[in-house]
Amino acid sequence: MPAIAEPYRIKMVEPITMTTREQREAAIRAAGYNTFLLRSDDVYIDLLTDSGTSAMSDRQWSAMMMGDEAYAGARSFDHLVESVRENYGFPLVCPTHQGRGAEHLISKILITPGQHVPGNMYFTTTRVHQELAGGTFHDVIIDEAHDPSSRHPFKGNVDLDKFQALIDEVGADQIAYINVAVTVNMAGGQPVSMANIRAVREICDRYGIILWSDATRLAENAWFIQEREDGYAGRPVAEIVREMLSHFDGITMSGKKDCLVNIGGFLAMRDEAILTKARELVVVYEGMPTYGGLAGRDLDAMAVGLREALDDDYLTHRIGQVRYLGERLQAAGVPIVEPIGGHAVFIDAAAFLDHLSQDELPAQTLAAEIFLDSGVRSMERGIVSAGRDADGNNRHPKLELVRLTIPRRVYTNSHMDVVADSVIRVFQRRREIQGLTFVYESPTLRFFTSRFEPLVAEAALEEGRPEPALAGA
Ligand code: P61
Repeated sequence: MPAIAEPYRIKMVEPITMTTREQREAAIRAAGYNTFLLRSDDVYIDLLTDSGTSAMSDRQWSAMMMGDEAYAGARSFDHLVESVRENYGFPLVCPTHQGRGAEHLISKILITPGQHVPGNMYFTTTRVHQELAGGTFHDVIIDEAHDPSSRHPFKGNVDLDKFQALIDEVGADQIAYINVAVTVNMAGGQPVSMANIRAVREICDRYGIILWSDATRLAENAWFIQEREDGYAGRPVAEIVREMLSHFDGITMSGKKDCLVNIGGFLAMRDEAILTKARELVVVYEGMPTYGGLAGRDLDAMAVGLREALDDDYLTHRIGQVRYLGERLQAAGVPIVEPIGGHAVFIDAAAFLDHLSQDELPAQTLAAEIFLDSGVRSMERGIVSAGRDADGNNRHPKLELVRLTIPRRVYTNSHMDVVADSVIRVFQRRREIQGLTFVYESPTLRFFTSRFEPLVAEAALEEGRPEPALAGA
């Protein structure tokens, strides 16, 4: 395989901080062992998220200078609408401040309290907005998605039998819509095939069910279709994206991922009636329908970024970089979710720390340990992220993962080497690592702001012994 270099060169640099082990110990303690609560200045390589962390291009920055900051009717809005029409094929657009703003609006518009919303695995903010609107989420993803070692090429696919069974159980009129995410974040950035999208469309047509997409990482999904699905080799990603989206009634978009911007999102659709409702709500929650909580310059940056993200060379490098990191970890025997996904490498924390029970929070623990080792920041995606069910019981998801998320156009493969070396070091001393427990649990989306402490320290304090050094310190 020939080496794939960055299809861009670096015009501006941002210095990052290198820290000592002592500084990192102080930082993670102050953050309550929650990587979301670390200060960015204490982080060396930040793989918390690919959301809003992209480097923008010179073209995007130029477009920002041309932003129209009029309160109403700004031409920046027209630029976004033109770009969405041209690249995604949807005629109608309602901007929002970010993806969850769009999720909030669409959940309120399409869900009547008591209705059901199937989807291909939950996403935290998506499900919360569906529940706040009175809906009940149902996971209809294929079983392979819940198995970190399954090498199914389209692990994001909807299980058509599960979808049909839900229709039979509750009745099509009680299904508000089906939400198909491309790619599936919580499953490991796994794609959905074109054949699966078509098959879901057929069921929706048969029963008159609205087919929506969380299109947040649609370019990466299309790249996987190009790589893996019969009939798509050699077809440009931009074309595949248009075909994918032609099957959906509308999308929610977090522009912070595949529109290559630091902030922004939108709803796009074909139905005027949905747009009218979105405009009624957007003025209450976000801003005028032509800016949706964003500055004019943000709309312009998004209009340019969504086109750039469909470039085949950019995507080949981007997903190649994620793969580079994943393959280095695999070579060292570190258990990761396979196949390696589009935006991140997901470590199987349950297998990595198989001496810990899920209630000892293996993924939260591992994320803290990786930070302690090298200053690399990652994210828990397991029991803490899954939260509690309606009865207040902890959900126990099958996947207990740590996400090493690669920002777009930001780091080089040398950074990936530093990350891989660090994870491998932690893997080699994994048996010394003890779990964590909650000291403060926030009620909603608890992973963002909860605080933790090491179980060892807690046990020692209970026994009246002095607190021992942190595992591995
Ligand atoms: C992320 F820890 N993702 O992956 P907004 N749909 C999908 C997303 O990935 C997504 C949103 C909708 C983030 C940020 C984040 O539990 C968390 O623009 C598939 O972030 O509002 C966001 O888009 C929402 C991190 C969100 C989290 C929720 O890092």
